[in-house]
Amino acid sequence: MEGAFASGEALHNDFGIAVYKNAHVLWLLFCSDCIACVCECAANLGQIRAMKSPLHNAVDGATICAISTAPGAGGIAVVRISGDDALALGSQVFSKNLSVVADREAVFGRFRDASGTLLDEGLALIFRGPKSYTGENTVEFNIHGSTYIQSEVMRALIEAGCRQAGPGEFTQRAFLNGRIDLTQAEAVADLIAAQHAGAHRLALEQLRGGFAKEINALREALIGFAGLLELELDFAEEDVEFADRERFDALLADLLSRVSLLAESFATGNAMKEGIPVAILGAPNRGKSTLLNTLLGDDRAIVSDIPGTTRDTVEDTCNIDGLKFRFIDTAGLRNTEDAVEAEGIRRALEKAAVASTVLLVLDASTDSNEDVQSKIDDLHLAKDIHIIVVWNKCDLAPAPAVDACLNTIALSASSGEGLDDLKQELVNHYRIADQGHQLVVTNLRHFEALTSAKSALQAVRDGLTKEIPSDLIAVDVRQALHHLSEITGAVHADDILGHIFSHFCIGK
Ligand SMILES: Nc1nc2c(ncn2[C@@H]2O[C@H](COP(=O)(O)OP(=O)(O)OP(=O)(O)O)[C@@H](O)[C@H]2O)c(=O)[nH]1
Ligand SMILES: [Mg+2]
Repeated sequence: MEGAFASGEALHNDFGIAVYKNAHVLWLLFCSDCIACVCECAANLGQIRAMKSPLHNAVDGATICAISTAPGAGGIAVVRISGDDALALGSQVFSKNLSVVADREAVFGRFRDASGTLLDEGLALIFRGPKSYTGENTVEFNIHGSTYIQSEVMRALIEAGCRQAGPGEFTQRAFLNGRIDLTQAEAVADLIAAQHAGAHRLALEQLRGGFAKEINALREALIGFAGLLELELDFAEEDVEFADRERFDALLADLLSRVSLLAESFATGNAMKEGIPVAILGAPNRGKSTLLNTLLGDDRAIVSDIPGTTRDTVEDTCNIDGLKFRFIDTAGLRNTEDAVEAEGIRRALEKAAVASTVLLVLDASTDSNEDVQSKIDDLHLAKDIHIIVVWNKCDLAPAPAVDACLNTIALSASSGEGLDDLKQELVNHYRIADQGHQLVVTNLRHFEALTSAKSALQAVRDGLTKEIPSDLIAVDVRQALHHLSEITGAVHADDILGHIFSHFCIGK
């Protein structure tokens, strides 16, 4: 092995590590062409290896069953069975021996309970593990969708020895059997819950694994780094040193910027999933509540010509062109002695501060175009908030010309004229962000783990700059690795799994 490295120079790898004199270390670095081998070689990396292995041990031996279609009566219902004995137990209620049915084949037959009472007739579809959703033997019965038949078939299966599945237990098994990672399992729940095109697209992308791929790439890079750091620790007594810490710093800077980008995308991702918050602000009587009602197509807020009608915030969501928006009507902004109205104004500004878009509503028939910018400045909004100046009541007077740098729409909230322009402006703004094709984080758990990983990476970087001992840096590296691994479920706590899957429906 030693002969493979004639000189110290030959040992400089991508990470700029230099090694002198020690034959044992030479052997390790021969392996270091491949980061995975470095990890295998480093004695302390058992923990990291554990993070990489899928978990096969947490599924109990039970064969589970559940109605997978929505509760209530329907044309058909699907009863799903999963587990080692799925084919045998399924055969006990079906007129055909499912063990001899070809994989992925549907067969017609009759359903009977243990006493031989005919329950229904329908189809059985077979998926043998590991090529099934759960990774286990699976049977899907298509039965008639009466609630009576559904419960009778379930009763017969439980009498035959199946256990009623808990919420999300099929998907949990898919995860525990290594068929999908945790982000994909969460995407399944998001996909089922998606009620508009934006949420649907984000869930589908996550289900296809793009996000997990990026997290795994980050982990791999960090594992490479950790491996080399562990090597330095293992051979602290010997003549080993990192020749080029700048390379590590560059790697860390890259990891940090990728993790930060993902964490920052949560604001957009969460807004797209839950509804993009759009706050409607302006002085009293400008037509804010009328605009809310017209946007929603619903008489949601009280409208009157008495200034200060709206006190509390009023909000609701609606879909525009496949994007979900949450419009928030607020109290009219003015100086007031009235404590209740003042509280309403405080709430209005609070909503504006966390909104993605603010519509500043002005009255084309009464407001001047001269101090529009100062009205915006008075709101003290964050720089990245998207602001649209809405000149309302254009049925009474044309919108005055304003500074071309401002985003301006002229409309009449009461007649609806010009409303499509406002909708188009909103959709264009978010559609462009939406079509960036970068990865977008939509899940709070992922965001929190990314934020923790970011802090740990920053601590590693600071540690390198301050030249603190490698063993202390290694602690932060492991911490960062732990948080990234939590996202895909490569490491997980049972209570987190319990929390995630308890939000699924039974049968999925
Ligand atoms: N002509 C005309 N009147 C409008 C229009 N929009 C609103 N109004 C009228 O303006 C008055 C005030 O409307 P609101 O929607 O209650 O105004 P607001 O901004 O919510 O007022 P506050 O809740 O008091 O802050 C009502 O009489 C509305 O009918 C519009 O586009 N054209
Ligand atoms: Mg109002």
